[in-house]
Amino acid sequence: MSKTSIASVKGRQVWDSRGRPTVEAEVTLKGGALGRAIAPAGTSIGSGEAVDLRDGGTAFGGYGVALAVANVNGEIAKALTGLDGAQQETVDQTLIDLDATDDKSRLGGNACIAVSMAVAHAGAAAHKLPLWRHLLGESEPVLPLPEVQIFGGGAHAGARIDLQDIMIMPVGADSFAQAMAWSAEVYRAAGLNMAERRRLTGVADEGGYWPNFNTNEDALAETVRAIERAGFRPGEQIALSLDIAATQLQKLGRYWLTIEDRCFERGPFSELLLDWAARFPIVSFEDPFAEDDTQGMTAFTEAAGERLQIIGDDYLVTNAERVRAAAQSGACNAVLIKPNQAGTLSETKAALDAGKEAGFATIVSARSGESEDVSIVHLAVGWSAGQLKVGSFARSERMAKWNEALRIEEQCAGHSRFAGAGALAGR
Ligand code: 2PG
Ligand code: MG
Repeated sequence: MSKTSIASVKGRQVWDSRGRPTVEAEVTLKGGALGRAIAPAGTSIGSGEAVDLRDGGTAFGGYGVALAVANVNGEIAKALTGLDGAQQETVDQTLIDLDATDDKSRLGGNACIAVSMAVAHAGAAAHKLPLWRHLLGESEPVLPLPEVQIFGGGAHAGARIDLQDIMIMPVGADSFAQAMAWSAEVYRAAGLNMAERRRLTGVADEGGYWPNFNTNEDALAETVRAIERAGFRPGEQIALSLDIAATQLQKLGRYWLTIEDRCFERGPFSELLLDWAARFPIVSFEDPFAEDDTQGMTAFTEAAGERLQIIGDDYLVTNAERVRAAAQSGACNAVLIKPNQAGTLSETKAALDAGKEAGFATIVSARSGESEDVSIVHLAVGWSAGQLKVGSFARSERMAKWNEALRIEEQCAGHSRFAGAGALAGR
């Protein structure tokens, strides 16, 4: 047995940022290297995602992960022990074959992704390298352009507004550190504006302010006001980015803005979004149409893909096949990359590679349910994704990730590049 062969795999139940149970995996290699990772969890979940195994019943609202943890400590540990932990693809294929379903529902997507990421960390530790460097090799590190949520909404804020993520992108920043400093100023300004108007009522799931507005457009206007109050030029220095999460808005083939009591056919909904893009400095739309609305996605990308980034999240579910199909049909020009949608890191990387091959922009993303785990930051740099979405500028499960990227930029000591606006599709 070599030093990198897997000596043990251990699972345990820990808690995520919503106070729900989740799976942590620890992988130890023969030479002593240890890797650890925690599975995240979504709320606005695409139907094509890997499925988390939950215990059901009454305890923890049915969100228990005892079965998934037992799978890690039982079947998975047995199958992986003795494999070479430096061979990520072999390990991941073993997980895929062992699960033997299309959606990881037998072993649990949560069990699989925690183990897969822990193996990657162990492999990096065996080489005494940070994961990002282990994945990147000798190439120049590129720090990602961040998407930072200012207001949460949709499924992350009790549908208080319809739009799910109202985010800023510091497109004019020169470095990741500067992008963070600018984001901090805008986040603070947004809070002051809300407080002054007696609208401040706490934060949503990802740390963005709770959206205390009468219309969706108010949230856009309020974000621009925050950018201005912080002293930045909207659009030029700091732009807007929206996750419409339109699958959540679709009922009976129409798109509903429930707080405004308005509903739209596909065409008028597209016109509404384009009108917002004309009146607000928006550079990126995620899931502007529902996961099954290829016609909507394709028509929107045809109309605006030359000037706007159009991201598939629920529409692509980090699936290489779907990314290739979207490239064929022209349904988007960017792909969101969430490891737990795929269930293993190798499948995640395949989706990212398919995106790059298609000329898509790639955005590594957290979930609305997160933890102190910072693996996705290492993936974003290690795979040169160009963009990173982790939520807002509050709550430590978010700040842990931004802070990790700051450390990576510092470790590179001037030998890295900031992706900046060049990372966006549609430019
Ligand atoms: C999304 C994510 C993050 P969730 O839709 O992009 O904002 O949400 O993890 O709930 O799917
Ligand atoms: Mg999304």
